[in-house]
Amino acid sequence: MSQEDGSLEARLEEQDTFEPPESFVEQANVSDPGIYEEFDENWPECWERAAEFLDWDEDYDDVLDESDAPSYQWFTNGKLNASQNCLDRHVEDGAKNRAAIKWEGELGETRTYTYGDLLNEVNEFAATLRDLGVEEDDVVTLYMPMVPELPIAMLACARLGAPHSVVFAGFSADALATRMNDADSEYLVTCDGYYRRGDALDHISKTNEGLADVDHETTTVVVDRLGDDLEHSLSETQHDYDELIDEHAGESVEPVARDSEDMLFLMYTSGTTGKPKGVKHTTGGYLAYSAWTSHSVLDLKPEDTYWCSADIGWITGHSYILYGPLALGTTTVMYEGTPDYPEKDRFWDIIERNRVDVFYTAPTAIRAFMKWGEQYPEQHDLSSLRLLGTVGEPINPRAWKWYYDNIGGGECPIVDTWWQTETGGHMITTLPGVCDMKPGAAGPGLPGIDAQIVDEAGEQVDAGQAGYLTVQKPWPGMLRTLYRNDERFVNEYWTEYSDPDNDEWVYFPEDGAKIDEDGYITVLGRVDDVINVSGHRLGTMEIESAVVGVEGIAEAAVVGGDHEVKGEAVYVYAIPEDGSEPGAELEEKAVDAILDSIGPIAKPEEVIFTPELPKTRSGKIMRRLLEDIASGNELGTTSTLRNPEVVDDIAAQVNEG
Ligand code: 6R9
Repeated sequence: MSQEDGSLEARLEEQDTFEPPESFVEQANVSDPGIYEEFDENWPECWERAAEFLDWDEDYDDVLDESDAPSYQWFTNGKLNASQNCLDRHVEDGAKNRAAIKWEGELGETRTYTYGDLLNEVNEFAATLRDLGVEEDDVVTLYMPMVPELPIAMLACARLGAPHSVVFAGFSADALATRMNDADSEYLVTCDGYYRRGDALDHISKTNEGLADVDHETTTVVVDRLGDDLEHSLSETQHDYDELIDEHAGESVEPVARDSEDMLFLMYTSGTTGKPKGVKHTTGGYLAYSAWTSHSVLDLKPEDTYWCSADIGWITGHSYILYGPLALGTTTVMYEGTPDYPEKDRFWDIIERNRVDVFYTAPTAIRAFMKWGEQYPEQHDLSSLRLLGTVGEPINPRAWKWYYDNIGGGECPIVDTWWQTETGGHMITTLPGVCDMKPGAAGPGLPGIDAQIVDEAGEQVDAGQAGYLTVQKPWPGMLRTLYRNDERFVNEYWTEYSDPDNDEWVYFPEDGAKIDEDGYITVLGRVDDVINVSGHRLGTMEIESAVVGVEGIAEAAVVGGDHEVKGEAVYVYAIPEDGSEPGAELEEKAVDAILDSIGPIAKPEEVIFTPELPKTRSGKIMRRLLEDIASGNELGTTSTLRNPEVVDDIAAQVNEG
């Protein structure tokens, strides 16, 4: 390390506010600080700014209809098609030969789809789906890894007005079946397999296992990713993607004009109870919001090459690999694999070769890069970068500064973006061309986003105090309901701080947070039973119900404990049934049950057997205590427990392990 670098590092360590570089501000899409006031004074009409990013087949009447709150409607009676907005209009505007998707396969293959290519293949696949029987409003499930056919299938669905429901490829067969059953989804697009660290993974067997538990007839299309690396046969209701595309070569499908409020997609996510929630996003509001935030927060321009390293199986990939960037006509990079294959410099190699302008990733990845060391980014020319972003979990100042220094070279602003599956797009973050940055704090609410930190009674807390994050006004990208469960939608998000009698509705995202004198919000983490493992949102109740289903286990509690790289990790505390032996065999059964019901992302760090769980006098499991044990924290008072003696036993076991 040169002396200069050393002093930069020392300076960074001390510094807690960073100004965006002048060179960035000069070219930023949004650089006028007046934008906050402008949105406030002109609310809700300010949101026309978002709608202007789209082509509307028919103009909308009102920006917002609040008459049925909290079922808000945005851009009422407007008509548009998302695939037309992401493809056709750019091709018509002369961007036919601009790269839309640059795909990087794990084995080193690359594929580039221009806007023209992508439009053709989306048309051909839309024609295919139509001929297989897909009609407007049919939910099509996409159980696919990071292959180009996934965004193609999403846009083909959007073209037909058939909502997609993408199920993360790492989820188990059970998780697939649950989601297909919940949505009555009769169509599935899947893949034979994919590569992980050079090995071919079988995905079709898992698919078939899931399909066996789907309680209605299904039609499946299978993408061949592995070629001869996996021999498998298709049943009568399963079709080969390439064959169908060949049969439909050159065909096109007129994009269906959808109502603004028509569903664009469903995305299942974890909540407090064991059952995943089907978050419904709409065509007008969601697309306008993802385009607007891609413009204002990610600063994307049509000539940019942009890379978001998330998986499309999560909301981040939906909004910020696909819909937002393509709505703006940007080139979006998509990577199939892991950051350390074949070497730990894979990401920096992708950035260098593609001359990536804007890079968006998760704190868990940054913590892994830090651990591996700066020699990996140092091997590459990262000077094409202009802006960096993070998403998914809080970023600690040390990781922020490492990212700023080693990846951004001290010259790229960082946007730390807080948002959720439910919010559709960014909510709390700095505007990179306007705001100073404070490592560790996401920033203020975006223009038009009324984020407030309140106490239990719903009163705003003072600067520096911790409280609950709330959003006090609706926004276009918001979820509209939980699929076929309006009641749960109101219960989950709109009860704690709302006042229905006075028609006052406050959105509660279930996160804790604090705010400073400048209005910068630091998000502290979930206050419900959801944990965040490597930026993946997991419901502890879902994991618990898998464990208690194991023969030989009587009761279980699942909590998140601090983890250096993953942020949080899964800890399982389990009580064996009388006569059942706690040990390696029972542990394996518990782990297998979790893998079967959710997938490898929920694999526990440790399974701790105990004859009892710490309980309050009223019989509630003291989860906080179990979290502290898992995290190695100082344990608070145990005097409110019915059985304080179990705590030391459990703690001793965890410390041994
Ligand atoms: C986009 C996404 C949402 C939960 C959210 C919060 C956590 C996301 C964050 C963050 C602190 C950030 N979260 N971004 N916490 N700072 N910048 O991640 O959606 O998978 O639904 O998770 O993630 O706890 O409530 P989702």
